[in-house]
Amino acid sequence: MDIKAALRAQHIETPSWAFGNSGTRFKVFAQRGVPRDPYEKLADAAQVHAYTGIAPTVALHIPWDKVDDYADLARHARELGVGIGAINSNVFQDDDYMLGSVTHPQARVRRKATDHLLECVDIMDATGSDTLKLWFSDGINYPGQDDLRARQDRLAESLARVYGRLGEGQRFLLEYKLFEPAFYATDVPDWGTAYAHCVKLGPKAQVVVDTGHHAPGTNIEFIVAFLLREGKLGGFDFNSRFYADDDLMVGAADPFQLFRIMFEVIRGGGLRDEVAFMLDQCHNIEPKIPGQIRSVMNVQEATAKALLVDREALAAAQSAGDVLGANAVFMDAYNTDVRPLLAELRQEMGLAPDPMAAYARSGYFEKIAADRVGGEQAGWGA
Ligand code: LRH
Ligand code: MN
Repeated sequence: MDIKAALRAQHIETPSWAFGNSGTRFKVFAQRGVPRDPYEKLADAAQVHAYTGIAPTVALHIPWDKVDDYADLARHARELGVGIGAINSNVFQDDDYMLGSVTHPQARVRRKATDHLLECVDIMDATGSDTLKLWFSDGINYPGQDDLRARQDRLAESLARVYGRLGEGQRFLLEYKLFEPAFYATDVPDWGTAYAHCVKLGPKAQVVVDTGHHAPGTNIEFIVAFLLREGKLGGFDFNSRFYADDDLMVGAADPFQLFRIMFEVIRGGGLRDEVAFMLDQCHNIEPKIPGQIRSVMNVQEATAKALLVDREALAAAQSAGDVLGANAVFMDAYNTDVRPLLAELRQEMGLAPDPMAAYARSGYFEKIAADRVGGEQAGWGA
């Protein structure tokens, strides 16, 4: 395996919303220089690609990134040297969706929700994106509040309507989440539910694994291995957490877990374009562009370490039942300092060896902090 070739071909997708203000229900802290519109978000995302060389696409979130001319936004992205990645729908911020969106008891509300999802497919057509990412906050807070099975019927019907609209080369990724904002039952709570719906729908429907959406103690790399084996792993929403859906920088809370996940990706043949490696994070208190650069580097480091696993030695130890031997092969790779290798690779790619230092030296932040005065800073609009 030509490790450098694999690393050079790596493709991490940044989320437009990571460049806007974000926070918790307690406080959303505003930061200087935050973008006021999707054009400025793309400019910031292009900085991440400029210094890492492996973040060439940006995911959009609708309506947070609503513009009059999506083709023009895609042109702007190209001028900046990036492309439009996954289109994220949003049926979780409208008063009509209090009791659900695609699973709501009333057909009128379900129609409104699926109409938005179809509008997102139109935006895929206009921007050249081939991926629609679907996350539903749908769920209930109290036992008896609604019929769990009927909600699954409604979900299946709504997903089928969207599936039917997908064009050639287009797909949707169904995201699951254990809880929040629903606190008793979520309609797509786990990988099994997402997988079952996607299998029923067909090859254009796959599962996205958000690393912050599992019960504590969940073996996420097992889910990754399983979905890859089934050809149903569509991608990742990378972030990390100590407790719940904290949306912290990927690899920050548990770099060993990220390494184990990337090992299963490589072992399962998933280090290829069909699997979308997206970041889904919120930089509530840290500077946003450096936060994204650090996150891309964390995925790159975990990938480099996972590529260094001596697969032959591992297979030999595994088949010999050499428990400690096999674990040692695995840990040797994890304990390898790959930073010199990555610094060398960046220089071979014509980049500065240390992206964080290079970005800090660029003066880009000082420029946007001075230029972006007035107007409304972007955020979740929640
Ligand atoms: C839900 C989620 C989903 C996005 C949102 C920004 O928690 O992970 O992927 O739409 O965050
Ligand atoms: Mn997510």
